[in-house]
Amino acid sequence: EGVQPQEYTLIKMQVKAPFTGKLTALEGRNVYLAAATLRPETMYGQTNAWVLPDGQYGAYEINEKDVFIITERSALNLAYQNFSKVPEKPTCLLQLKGHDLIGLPLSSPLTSHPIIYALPMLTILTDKGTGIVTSVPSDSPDDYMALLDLKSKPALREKFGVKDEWVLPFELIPIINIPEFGDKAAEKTCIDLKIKSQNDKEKLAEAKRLTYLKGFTEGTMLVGEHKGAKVSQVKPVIRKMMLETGQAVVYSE
Ligand code: A2H
Repeated sequence: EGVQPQEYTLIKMQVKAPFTGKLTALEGRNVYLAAATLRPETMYGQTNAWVLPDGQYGAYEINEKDVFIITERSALNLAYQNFSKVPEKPTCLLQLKGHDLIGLPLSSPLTSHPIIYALPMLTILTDKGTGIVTSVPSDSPDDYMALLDLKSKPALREKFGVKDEWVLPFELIPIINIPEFGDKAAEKTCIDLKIKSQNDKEKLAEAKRLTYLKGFTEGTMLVGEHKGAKVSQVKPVIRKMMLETGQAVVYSE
C-alpha cells in the first residue's frame, strides 16, 4: 500500500432476486457486489463485474438495509469509515468464495445493459479495493483482455462454469472519445501493443499508462446527460450524482 491514501468510488451492483445456492441465506436483503473504481465516469460502459474465483469474500451488513459482498479486509476498512451496522466492527452474514459469485445477475448504475453478470478475472488483487471490480472493456485494457479471453476461449468458460449467454452478447459500449485512440481506447491499445491475454502484465501496464491520463485530459463523453463534455470536467459531477442517489459510496484505503 502507498503512503498516500487512495480514494475510490464504490459502485453498488445489486444482485437480482431470486437468490439461489448459498445466497438463499440472504433472501429479502438488498445485496450488492461493491466494486472499487477510480473512473466513475466510465460506468455507462459496464458489461460485467469481475471476481477472483479463488478469492475469499463475505456478505457484510453495511447498515439496516444494505449488504455488501466484498473482502474482509475492505469490510474492516469500511467499518472504520461509518459503513458497518455495528460501528468499527464488520458483521459477516455469510462467507463466500469467488466461485460462488460467478454468474450472479446484477443491476448496476448507468450502464445501458439492464442485467450484467459476475465473471472470473484471474489478476484481481485481494489487497486492493474490495476484490470486486466493475468491467468497462471499452476503456480499461485489463477489462478488455479479460473479457476477450472469456469470449474467445470456450475451454476457459467451461473451466469456470461460465455460460455463453453471460459473455457472448455483451459488446463494447463506446462511451468516451480520445482523439488519438478513437471510441474504444482499450481495444485499440491492446491491438496496437499485440497483447495476448489478461496475464500479459508488462504490456497491460503500458496500455494502462497510455490510455489512463489521455482519457482524463483529452477524453470527451459520447453518452449520457453530459454527452459532448470533457471527461476532466464531468468526472466529479457524475461521481457526485451517483453518491447523492445512493448508487455509490466513498471508500479510502
Ligand atoms: B478501474 P489502482 Cl474504465 N485488483 O475502474 C485489480 N484491479 C482492481 C482492483 C483489484 N482488487 N480493484 C480495482 N481495480 C481496478 C474502471 C477503470 C479502471 C477504467 C480504466 C482504468 C481503470 C473499470 N474497471 O484503472 O491500482 C479498477 O479499474 C486503471 C488503473 O488503485 C480501478 O479503476 O490505481 C483501478 O483498478 C484501481 O487501480
